[in-house]
Amino acid sequence: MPKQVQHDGSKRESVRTDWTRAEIAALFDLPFDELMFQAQTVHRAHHAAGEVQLCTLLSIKTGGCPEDCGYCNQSVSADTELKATKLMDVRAVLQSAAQAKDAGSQRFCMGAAWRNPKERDMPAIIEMVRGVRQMGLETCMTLGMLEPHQAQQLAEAGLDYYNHNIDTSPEKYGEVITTRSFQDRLDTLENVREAGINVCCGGIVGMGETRADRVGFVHALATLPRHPESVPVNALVPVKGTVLGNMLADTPLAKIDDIEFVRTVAVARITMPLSMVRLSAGRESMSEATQALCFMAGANSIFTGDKLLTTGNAGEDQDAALLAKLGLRAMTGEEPMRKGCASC
Ligand code: SAM
Ligand code: DTB
Ligand code: SF4
Repeated sequence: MPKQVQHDGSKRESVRTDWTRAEIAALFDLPFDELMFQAQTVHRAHHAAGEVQLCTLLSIKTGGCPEDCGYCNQSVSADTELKATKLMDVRAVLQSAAQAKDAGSQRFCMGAAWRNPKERDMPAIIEMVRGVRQMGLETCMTLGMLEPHQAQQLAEAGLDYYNHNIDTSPEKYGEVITTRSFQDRLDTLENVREAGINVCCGGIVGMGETRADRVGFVHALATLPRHPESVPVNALVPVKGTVLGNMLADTPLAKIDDIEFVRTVAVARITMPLSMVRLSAGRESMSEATQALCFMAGANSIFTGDKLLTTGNAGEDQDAALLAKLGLRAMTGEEPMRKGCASC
């Protein structure tokens, strides 16, 4: 089975970015077996069947964030015990990256709880990108909003991916975050694209949003001028002391239905056929059966290791056991979607 050929200009031209909300809603409405069949068919046309990409996360600067994202325990608005830290030392970051590589990870994602990086932080950030890349790992960073010149600096350092999520539908967004707008997110994504860095952009399911919001969320991603190369689909990790964590504790029925989560993954797969769809936060509280359905629905990437940024994750041993049980293989070698390709 050929691998995804994202640097094939002709294939990219055949990818639709003109999806309507009605079409996306109709996909969500399909009988589950039909939806899964379509998602698996699209998946196999563009990706190697049975391969899952392993990514590792590291929080390089934790807590004390001035943004008010209602799901996040790193916000100063959250009433949590999380201890804020300074930016990590470059050497310690490189040590963590080396461990991730030894554990079989392909991509190392570094996250900072910032509204945006300050100029004084850039030299250390650049050293981290260079060092991690030298180890043969793909690099990803998520540092908040970026100005065009900062995106350019990161591109010059060799950053492969930048993660910046739209999080939810444009309509729901203002209920979750008030300190920056949906348009601010799109502006940073454009700056990242302009600099030639691959885009990692997705969001969270299970924040009390409606089906129409999930339609709007996928629609916003699938109608970007170019689809994100990676689409993380997070299930809300409800952390006590955050607005949404508290809400879920008070109304447990608000928890997203597993089948609806799988549907969201499948619709993302069908509408963004070339993208890597990442089953992201929230796996720890998902059954193996739900995760298996997500893989069948076209998810082909996970965060591995026992920690996400600040919350728990399944752990490498558990992941290896699950992949073995399902007969899935960890992706090895270079993912073909790298920047610097003349035709894309
Ligand atoms: N500060 C940066 C930013 O917001 O872009 C980067 C880090 S932020 C933690 C990255 C993403 O993680 C968020 O956009 C959100 O989608 C996801 N996330 C954060 N907290 C989460 C939670 N409790 N449950 C699920 N996803 C979460
Ligand atoms: C993404 O969409 N999910 C990751 C990554 N991008 C940076 C982060 C998940 C964070 C979950 C909560 C935590 O561990 O702090
Ligand atoms: Fe800050 Fe990012 Fe958390 Fe929002 S999601 S509060 S921007 S760390």
